[in-house]
Amino acid sequence: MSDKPAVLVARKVFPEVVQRLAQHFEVEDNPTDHIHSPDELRARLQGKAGAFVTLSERIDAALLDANPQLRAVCNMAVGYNNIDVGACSARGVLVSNTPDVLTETTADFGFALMMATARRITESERFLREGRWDRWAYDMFAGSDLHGATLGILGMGRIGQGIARRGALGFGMQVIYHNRSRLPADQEAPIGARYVDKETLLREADHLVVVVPYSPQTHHAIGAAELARMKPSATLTNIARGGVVDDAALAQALAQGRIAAAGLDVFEGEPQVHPQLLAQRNVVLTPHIASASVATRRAMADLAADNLIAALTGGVPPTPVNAQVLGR
Ligand code: 8YV
Repeated sequence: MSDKPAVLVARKVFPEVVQRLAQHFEVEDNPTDHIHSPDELRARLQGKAGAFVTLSERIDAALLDANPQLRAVCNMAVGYNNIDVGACSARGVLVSNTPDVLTETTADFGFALMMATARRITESERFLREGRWDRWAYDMFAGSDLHGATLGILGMGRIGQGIARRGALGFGMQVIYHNRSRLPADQEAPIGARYVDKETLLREADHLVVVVPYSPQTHHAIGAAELARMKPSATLTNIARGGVVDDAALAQALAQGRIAAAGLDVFEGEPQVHPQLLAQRNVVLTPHIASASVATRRAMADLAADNLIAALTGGVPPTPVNAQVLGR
């Protein structure tokens, strides 16, 4: 029997990363990329000291109680709403995430999704592919401009700031934002960002981008009441998490023309998508790919592996979520 600790790599990831983990651990990986049910995950984790997980694995108190030997849960994502961090901390289980390495890639995508939404790119492509394009028309797929418009950002963390920079410096947009805390003046100044209350953000934004982490406090932060306060010409882009936006309320607002269009990379109950969203023409839908450049996905996997290796071999994990459990 090997004296290496055992770990589970819950989803299929880069083989090179699995090989690196195998230098330190007995690795059970998942080359078929089967999505484990909660019961299967609990069983797979038996005897494992560590878990390399993604948003598709829920780590909760019941799973931890069934696996008291578990010492580290390393998420290949910056968001960690799939993990009950409080329950992990109470049991001395280290949790880590993958911040920073995905910031610029995710901001690029958020901006691309906002542009595709404002300029009706996927809607017009569908029209063309369906063979319906038979003439030029003055108002064909006329959308709204980004340049010079007001960019509203809900959640001014690293990714929110990346989108704000792109908007202000690349497209001459006026940036307004709302966040739990205001940025220091020296971070606001280079992009001319103006801190506003949520009401003002909703009322003034031409293009609103949602980038807050999901939590009980941000559940349905954009619902029917908030959508009703937005301009009828406005667009909404969600690259945060399903559940931050009330998808049913959004589908209704789009159907009634209460806002112009939406771009969504994340959904309540994904990979299921609300049928009324699927039925709307004025919504751009992508399957949770904001961080999906090859280089960034590799950097995320490497960082999750670095955390797992450090956590179980006496090192210092580079990006812990609950650093307080270290050294306990
Ligand atoms: C991940 C994400 O790819 O980092 C996040 O929070 O949403 C994505 O970048 C996804 O969550 C897989 O774990």
